[in-house]
Amino acid sequence: MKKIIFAFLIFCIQLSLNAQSQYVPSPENLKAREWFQDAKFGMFIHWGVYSVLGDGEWVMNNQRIDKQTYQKLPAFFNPIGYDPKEWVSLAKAAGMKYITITSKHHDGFAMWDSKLTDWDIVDRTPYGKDIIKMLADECSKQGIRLFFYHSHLDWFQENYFPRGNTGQTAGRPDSGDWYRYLDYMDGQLAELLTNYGEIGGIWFDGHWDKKDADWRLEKTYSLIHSLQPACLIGNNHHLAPFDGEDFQMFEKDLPGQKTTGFNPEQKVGELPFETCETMNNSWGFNLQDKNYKSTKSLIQYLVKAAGFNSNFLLNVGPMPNGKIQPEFVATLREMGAWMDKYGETVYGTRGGPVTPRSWGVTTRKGNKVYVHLLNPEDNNLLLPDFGKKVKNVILYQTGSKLKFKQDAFGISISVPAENIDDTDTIIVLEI
Ligand code: FHN
Repeated sequence: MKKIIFAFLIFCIQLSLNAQSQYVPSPENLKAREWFQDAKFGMFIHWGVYSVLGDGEWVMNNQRIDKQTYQKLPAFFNPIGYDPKEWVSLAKAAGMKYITITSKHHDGFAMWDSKLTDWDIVDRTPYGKDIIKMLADECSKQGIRLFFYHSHLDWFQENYFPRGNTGQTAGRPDSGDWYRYLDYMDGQLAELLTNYGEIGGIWFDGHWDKKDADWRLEKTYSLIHSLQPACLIGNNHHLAPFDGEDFQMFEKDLPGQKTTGFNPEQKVGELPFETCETMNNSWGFNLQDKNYKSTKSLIQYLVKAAGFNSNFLLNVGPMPNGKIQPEFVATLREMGAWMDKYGETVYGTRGGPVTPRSWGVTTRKGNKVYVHLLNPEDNNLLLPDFGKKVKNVILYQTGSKLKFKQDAFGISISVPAENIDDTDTIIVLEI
């Protein structure tokens, strides 16, 4: 009998321990997730001392620059043209609702005034100002939410040891205290979540450098949620979401498409989605990269993302003088002009009842389904039945009614050739 009671006790303790490790998002957090999904479009900013070399944010690793030499860079980082008002206004003009900026990338350099290191913008650069604080103040003035991209991976800290797959040529000693590194990382996150107002989310990256390490994520995630319960946590580990995360991201890919090869096994979870993409082929400023994506292709990607029930985070890598390059500015303004006209069919929507197809995607909001014809195949569109009676079919661009037929096979709509829009022909189904 005693044995049975003991086994039962152990079972109860285990149950309660499991329950404790199960993250239960707070009501503020759930509200923030809704806001996030409604917002749909954000600006990603990769900016750091690496921009001085105009060769992307991986330059330290790719050019095998050791730590000693890399430390010369901050002296050249003097972005006198940096005007946070200009950046935030540009994001707004593009129709973006939030900004995700690199607080720290893999080179470990803090873009804010960290008290835990002097490897930061205030202590090491002639500029000497906390650009994150300046941006946070401006975002709150203009009503844009601010998120931080924060790298787990660190090529600078000696306690980032044992080292992972990258950063081998940074010239660090073969010793270090891993848990001190994690304490340092948590300490820096606490600074960011205490001194910069309300933070929309933390966007982790670099976990993949040491996939099997003890990252103590539960502790880090609990710290973030205890400081700011509404702060959304996402982690670009290219795996299925972990307990404690609030959204799932897909790098240069739409949820479930697996076109990039980062992780063919990546599972699509139940959390809100975000997909991120570059405007040329680089994240950090790259002087020679002229592979600019067209406005049309970026609008179509944004619309597709919405059809996949995902947000779109579009990257700019500002120049070392603090300016965003004119090619990006022009495209962003054009995207904004499009969103001014057609944003209703994207903002506040969720993925529509017809799954993405070769011709395009659908989004939905209230009693409306928006069909986005991105690559029309002919003038007659056949949608599979999705269990709702369609009352009217309207061409969004003109407001005119379109002929349609609904039967057991689905809904067939004729779209006159003259109404086809080169970027996106939007058809509204009133249900
Ligand atoms: O290594 C980074 C890279 O520099 C960039 O920040 C992107 C953005 O999604 N993520 C990493 C690669 O997965």
